[in-house]
Amino acid sequence: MVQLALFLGCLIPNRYPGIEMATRLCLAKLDIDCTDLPGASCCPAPGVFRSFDSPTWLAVAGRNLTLGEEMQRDLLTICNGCFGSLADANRTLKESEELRQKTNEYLGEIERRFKGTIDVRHIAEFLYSDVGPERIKEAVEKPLGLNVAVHYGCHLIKPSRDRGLGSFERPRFFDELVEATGSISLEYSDKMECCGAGGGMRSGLKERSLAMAEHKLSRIKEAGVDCIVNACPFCHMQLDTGQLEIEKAFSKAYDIPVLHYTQLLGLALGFTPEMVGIHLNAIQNKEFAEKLANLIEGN
Ligand code: 9S8
Ligand code: 9S8
Ligand code: COM
Repeated sequence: MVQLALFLGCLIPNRYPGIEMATRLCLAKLDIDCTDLPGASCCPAPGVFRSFDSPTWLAVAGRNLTLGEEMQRDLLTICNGCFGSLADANRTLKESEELRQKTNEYLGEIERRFKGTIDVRHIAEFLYSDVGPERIKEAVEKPLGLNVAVHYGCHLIKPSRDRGLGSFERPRFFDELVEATGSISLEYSDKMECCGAGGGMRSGLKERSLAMAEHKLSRIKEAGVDCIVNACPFCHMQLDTGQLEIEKAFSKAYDIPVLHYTQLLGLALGFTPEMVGIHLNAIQNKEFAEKLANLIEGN
């Protein structure tokens, strides 16, 4: 089994520490060899840095990659943005001698050098390809039986020719991971649509960004799910905290619980809602909390 170092990114430690708790519990329970990554910085966020200044993006991402290289461990990301940024920078620096040289000039100033010896993984594709839905099913202690709206988000699967994760219009691997927890992934309209947060939208064009999230939530509501499951803390924040903002801006209340996949998996592996940080999410839906409580009591 590959050796990994956990790349936390900015949002999870600062805004959703519950996702970090859930991730650590799941990795330990599944016996995955994953250490911390001391010294890591922002990946940096692809929609922001790469769009504005590519050399800076490559230098900062390159530095993070060298931390993994020193430890001889692949980086494990739990955020689509971190995955997109670091995987794309890693590939670019491996492929282009010119960009590698230029980036290594910058990195030389802090006595670092990109070598191109590691890979970057996202927890969803890692769990799917290296652990596999079957082994996850075997590890499940509490089959959840939840009706779930799966939200892939953009950077996990696009650009599809580089990701190599199959169809970007009708992908299945994330749905299969959700189903491995004993839940049901319900289809809904516009499933592959962006949550509206990425690419600086949430910071720069808040109202339009929320309108996109609202559209997505309205489609999810139609499907009648228990919760939304995502693989990205930025999508998580947009769909969770965003519901409170949407209520203020458009007077529409959704009250749909939002879970990162590691929180869903953590519940299925037998951890309590509190241990996986469900209580740290913005949306606290009573009915859902009761459902989870019943599940734990084994009903
Ligand atoms: S780091 Fe800084 S802003 Fe963030 S969470 Fe995910 S993308 Fe990478
Ligand atoms: S979707 Fe479109 S750009 Fe992104 S991955 Fe996470 S945030 Fe939500
Ligand atoms: C989205 C990251 S996950 S970014 O805003 O596009 O950089």
